[in-house]
Amino acid sequence: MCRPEWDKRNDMVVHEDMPFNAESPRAALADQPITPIAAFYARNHGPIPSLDPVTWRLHIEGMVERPLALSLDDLQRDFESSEVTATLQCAGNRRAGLIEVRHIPGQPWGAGAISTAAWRGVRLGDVLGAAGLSDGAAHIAFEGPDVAEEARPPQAFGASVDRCKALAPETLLAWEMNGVALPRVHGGPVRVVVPGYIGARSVKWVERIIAQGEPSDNYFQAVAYRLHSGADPAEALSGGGEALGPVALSADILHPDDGDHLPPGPTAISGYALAPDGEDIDEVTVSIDGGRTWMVADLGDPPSRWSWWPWRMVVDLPAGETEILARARDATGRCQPERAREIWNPHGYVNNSWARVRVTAGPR
Ligand SMILES: Nc1nc2c(c(=O)[nH]1)N[C@H]1C(S)=C(S)[C@@H](COP(=O)(O)O)O[C@H]1N2
Ligand SMILES: [Mo]
Repeated sequence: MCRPEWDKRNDMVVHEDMPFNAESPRAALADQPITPIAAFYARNHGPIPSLDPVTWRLHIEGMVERPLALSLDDLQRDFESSEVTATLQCAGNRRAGLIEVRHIPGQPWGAGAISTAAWRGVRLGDVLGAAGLSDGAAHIAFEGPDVAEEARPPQAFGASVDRCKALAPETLLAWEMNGVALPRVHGGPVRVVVPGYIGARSVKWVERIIAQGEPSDNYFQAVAYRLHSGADPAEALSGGGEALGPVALSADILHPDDGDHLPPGPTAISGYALAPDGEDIDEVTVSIDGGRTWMVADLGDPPSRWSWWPWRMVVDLPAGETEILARARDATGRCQPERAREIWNPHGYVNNSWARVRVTAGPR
């Protein structure tokens, strides 16, 4: 099916048309550090607004000395522009693997709710500086205009990050993606980009930024996008748990794809690894014998500190069915959990268990 309205590839896996939710096929993400916009996943909790970049205003409010209302022109003229290449990963990426363990309501995202782009805009910290951030403003909240019916009660999408991340130089108010004006589906005219954090904190179509003493009470900060150690779905709907911030250490195989048929023999395998909040990846290891033996993959340079790290290696694929496993370790010594069942949680977030792709080698 063609998606001309959002300029996406025909082979995107569309979970929902309204609101528009689509993930990238593995092949579209493989072997390129920057994801073309046509292949970049889209995650929306409400209808995609159509904002006029000329009349759009960004309000900076709350615990600031000088509340501001800025136009796109103001942002582009009065602040130094800055570009950061960053990977966005939805906290629901690979939820399908958690659903296999036990049912979870919500979209069954596979491996493709992750993509990388070059974002250009201004540093959020510079704009907060111009407004005169008060000492007590420990959290910076963001609000978009898109009303999510799934929220209780229905409300516009919002989120917050703590002061430290808001003021960090990588955190942007972006109006450009891969060198072109930020497309509407990705938050144009202006979105927040919080590199190294779950995608939900990068609020699209941002209209209000509020400096405050506490985290946002928006549904998507206070109830959803929280990690629960307990498995009780009722508890998960009433808040509790811990708000997700930095992405978890993860790795996946992007080539070959799950279910591929390949000739036996030497086979190139490639994928990515991603560490929390700009941490370095130390090593990626791959197994084709169920985890008995592991081979060290060739780790490439990430396009930036805030991006996924590409890795590749050649394995000798035996005839028949093989499960390829991959896992990463980061520079702080973190490792990934082996199985999805160890980390099942009622909202279905952060499936960072070892990557698993099943392929068949030999004649069909
Ligand atoms: N205003 C608004 N911002 C939003 C969302 C949303 O629904 N509304 N979805 C969030 C989530 S959950 C993710 S993962 C990212 C996805 O960004 P993308 O659609 O550009 O890939 O946007 C975030 N920002
Ligand atoms: Mo997300």
